[in-house]
Amino acid sequence: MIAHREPSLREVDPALFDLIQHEDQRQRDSLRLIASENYASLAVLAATGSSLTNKYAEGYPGRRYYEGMDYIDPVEELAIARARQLFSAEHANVQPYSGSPANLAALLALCQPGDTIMGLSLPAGGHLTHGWKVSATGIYYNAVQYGVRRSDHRIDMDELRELALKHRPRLIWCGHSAYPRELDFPAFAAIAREVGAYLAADIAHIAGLIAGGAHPSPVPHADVVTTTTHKTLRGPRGGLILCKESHAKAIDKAVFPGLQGGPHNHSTAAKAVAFHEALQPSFRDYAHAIVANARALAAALIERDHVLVTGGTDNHIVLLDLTRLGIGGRRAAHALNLCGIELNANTIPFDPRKPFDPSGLRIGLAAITSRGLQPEHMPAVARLLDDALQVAARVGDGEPDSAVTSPLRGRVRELLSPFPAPGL
Ligand code: DSN
Repeated sequence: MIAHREPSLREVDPALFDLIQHEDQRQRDSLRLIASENYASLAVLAATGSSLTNKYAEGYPGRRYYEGMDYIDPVEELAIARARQLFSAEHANVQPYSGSPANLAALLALCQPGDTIMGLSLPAGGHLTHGWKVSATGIYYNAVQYGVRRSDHRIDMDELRELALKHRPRLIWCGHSAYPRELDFPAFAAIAREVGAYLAADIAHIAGLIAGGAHPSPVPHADVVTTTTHKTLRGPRGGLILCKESHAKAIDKAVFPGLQGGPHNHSTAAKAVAFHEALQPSFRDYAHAIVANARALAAALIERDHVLVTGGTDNHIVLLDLTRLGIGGRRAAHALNLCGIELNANTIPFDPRKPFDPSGLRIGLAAITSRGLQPEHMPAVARLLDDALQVAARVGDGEPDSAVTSPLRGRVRELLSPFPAPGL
């Protein structure tokens, strides 16, 4: 009998294989500063690319609509147990496909269509799914948005309380995708309690910091906590919901059958691996190193006369205000990318420019901290950012010449070369 050898991806689809190889190299060579991204470990990637992708498993462990759950149930049980341990949560649902479905599931579980909900507005650093008007959460719910103070760009808890007393929301979101400061979860909970609202915390950006003890946890204070698993938490693309036992049934029902079909078991497995990694003592060091790096970069940028939203950071995000440089965020982000520095344009509070071309750049430290860069390297990162921004300012609406961008790309590669990219 001739043994059958199954062809590899390279043999089956060389064009696609080639694209992935190029992306791997791009991720090795770029200074990756997108605040929602990271490098998943080889172990997480291995689980993601496993046979578990072949299996349907609608339902929950022990209550499925399909046969063949011998190993799928223990995988999901392991992910649930580890998520609960990691965040000291009463209940965990590990099936959400990502953060947006997790947030919609929380609303489906706790609210009726048309109910009033409150969230931090997108231009102030909130997320689309906290009731922004084009999101399903702003279409199917009566969303009231709170903001930040003009004076210091910090969340205005007085405004939030006044709005909550006036609108009597059913649910209040706390959480953000571009806010560089610590969230005062007990204060949010006190307002929610005062007006009889549920408190939902979206910790997508800061989940890794919370898991590693570098940011306070909302779990004791919030009814429901949602997150993605791939940002500071460094897992696979996916979502997670934690909640009090009293909401467990409603949350599970909202995820399936309310919103989703079969869970992505390969992602569930990879989440379990990521939670295991985050339970190790080294992850605490990692979480604290992210914040130390963000603070060091903020200080180095301020030393170079840059303006930062709120004047600094408590988490993994540094929000750079480009107003004084006279460059739009999109042009700046594009020019920086050509220089090997990957980040995204972002609105700043009270942004005079349009959201598609806002006045800010969002910088995140999770990915380069995963590579092992430390606070002592942040002055070099600030210098690179500064030099690349000068390139952007010089070319204005034009395209920077490769004679100018290539040396910067070389400097980025040189800075990163002692720090291998995990997973690649
Ligand atoms: N798109 C993510 C981010 O970049 O923050 C949030 O969903």
